[in-house]
Amino acid sequence: MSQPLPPATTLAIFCKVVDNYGDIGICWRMARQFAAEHGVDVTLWVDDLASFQRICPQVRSTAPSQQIAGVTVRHWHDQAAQFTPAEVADIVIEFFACDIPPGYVAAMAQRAQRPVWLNYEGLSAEEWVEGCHTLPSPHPRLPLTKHFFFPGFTERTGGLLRETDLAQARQQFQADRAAQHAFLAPFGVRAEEMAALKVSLFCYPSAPVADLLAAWQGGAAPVLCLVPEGVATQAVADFLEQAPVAGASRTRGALTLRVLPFVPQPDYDRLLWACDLNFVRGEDSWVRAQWAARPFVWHIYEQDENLHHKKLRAFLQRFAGGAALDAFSLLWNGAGQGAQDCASLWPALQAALPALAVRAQAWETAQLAHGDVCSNLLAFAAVVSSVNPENSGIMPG
Ligand code: TRH
Repeated sequence: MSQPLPPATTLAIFCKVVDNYGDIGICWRMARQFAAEHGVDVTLWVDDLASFQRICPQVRSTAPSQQIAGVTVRHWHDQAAQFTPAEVADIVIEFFACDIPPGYVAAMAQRAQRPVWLNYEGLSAEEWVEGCHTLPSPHPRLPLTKHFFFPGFTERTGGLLRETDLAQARQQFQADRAAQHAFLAPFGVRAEEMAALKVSLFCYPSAPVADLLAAWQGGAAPVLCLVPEGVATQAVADFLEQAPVAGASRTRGALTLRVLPFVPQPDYDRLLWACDLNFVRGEDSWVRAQWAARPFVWHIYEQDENLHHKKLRAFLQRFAGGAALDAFSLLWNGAGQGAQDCASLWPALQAALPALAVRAQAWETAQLAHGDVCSNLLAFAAVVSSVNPENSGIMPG
């Protein structure tokens, strides 16, 4: 862990929830870590407290301002709000190019020491990211410069979000079978089910889930599939022949399927750590699966004109998990070839799991070497600050 910043350092994150839970999931993880590990005074501005509550049950969905885990959470609902320069933080992060209130930007320009202003971008394995990470973007009218900050998979990017004690906590948990069963038992998982291939399933509605469930059901090896409530609801309901609510379960053939409640973020990590294979999606669960150091299949967030297929291929190439993972991942994301389906591709993926487990460990080790987003971001903020005398005078982290 880097040295804590001076206690006076303040940081604001502006988060607009575009869809689902990834936007707030990433911002909340980042906010907590800046506060807990770096001693930064963090304010998280978020426009959708109801989505936030789903991953963090302490959130009160009607509170204009609240303190959680050392972070000030403010409901961002008024784009026309006015601010004074004293209300502006030393470091201002706008998440995924959300438009922060013009009144806040005007106050940033009036502040005697300008804040370090960063646009935090989405994670991609594409090569162009290295060229754009940390690029400046001067404001067209005001004496302010915004910089792009890209998370990423190489040392020339901002790295991945990761808490300092994460790897150790994961290793301890994965070495302790009793702890894993104690974690899964409240979801109805019985001791004998622990010997099955344990799979967590989090994906978008377009994934061919019904096909995959059929392949598992008809397979020779027992599979335990744990699916959060609200995910793949139609395919899960069809398999269960009952409403796919938390607690519902059914065994058919080799497959036992259990519906889990949507759990708080730290428990979602434990779920990933406890499983042998994780299906993840979007950005944050995808990164958490990488830190779980277990095989995973990624369902990427869809973009217009199949742009996401390019991003998916870039990651598969960088990850280098082999032909079985590549073929299955492309199929899972609607980019499969010809007559391929889950029944034809699952056996090869299943056979590749031991090799993929080794690959996942090596990948985690390689990613650890690039530092973590929060430390890298604070170090960059200190550089910006020292180069531009009108900036806040933030000390290196
Ligand atoms: O929910 P996502 O699909 O989120 C996003 C958004 O769609 C967003 O607009 C887009 O920019 C981004 O994807 C790429 O998937 P993601 O990113 O994995 O976020 C899910 C969050 O929910 C993550 O923080 C983990 C958390 N989670 C829990 O806390 N408990 C759970 O039970 C589950 C299943 C997830």
